[in-house]
Amino acid sequence: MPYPFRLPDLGYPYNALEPHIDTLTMEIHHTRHHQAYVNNLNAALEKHPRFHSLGVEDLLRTLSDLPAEIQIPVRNNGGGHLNHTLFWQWMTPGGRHEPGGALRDALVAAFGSVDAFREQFTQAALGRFGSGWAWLVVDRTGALKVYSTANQDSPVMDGDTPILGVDVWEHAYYLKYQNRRADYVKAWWNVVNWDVVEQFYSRARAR
Ligand code: MN3
Repeated sequence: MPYPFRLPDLGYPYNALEPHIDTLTMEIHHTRHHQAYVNNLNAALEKHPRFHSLGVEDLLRTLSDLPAEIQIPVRNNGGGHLNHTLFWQWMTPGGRHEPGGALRDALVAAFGSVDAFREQFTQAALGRFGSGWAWLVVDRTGALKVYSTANQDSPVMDGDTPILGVDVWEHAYYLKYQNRRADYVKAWWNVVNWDVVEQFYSRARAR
């Protein structure tokens, strides 16, 4: 969806992910943090109609083609908009606790086991100093990789396709978990929407 960008619906109520992710955090995260990225992205592009037909992924893939003065605002706020739009979809109340299908096989092939994948992803989330994200991506060759990015940088900036990510900015957990990022990430695994992650994996492989 191109300019003007809009805040997407979550697809579930703010209290749906309790007790793992609390209601107030979800509401503030969606209506204030994500809305601010949307507003700031639209403001950055307002005077640049040449780029109004581009979706947010295309903007991020071709950042260096943008006018110099909007590259950083689009990187931060476009990244914020895309990352959060995906993040809401990757969570669900009462999700399955294990991936299945082709994704499960690919995780075992790439990491040795689903538990080993989960451990590596968790370490990426906990090892990110300051604000950022941990990711499971499909790279250009179709391989699965785990890494983290700083701030709102998106894997699409490097040509990778994110299929699962966790927000480790303090705003994602501070109200309930304060400084205990490890407790937040451990709880977050309970709400991962593996059905959707499997769909993202199939789509990424079909490219
Ligand atoms: Mn966030």
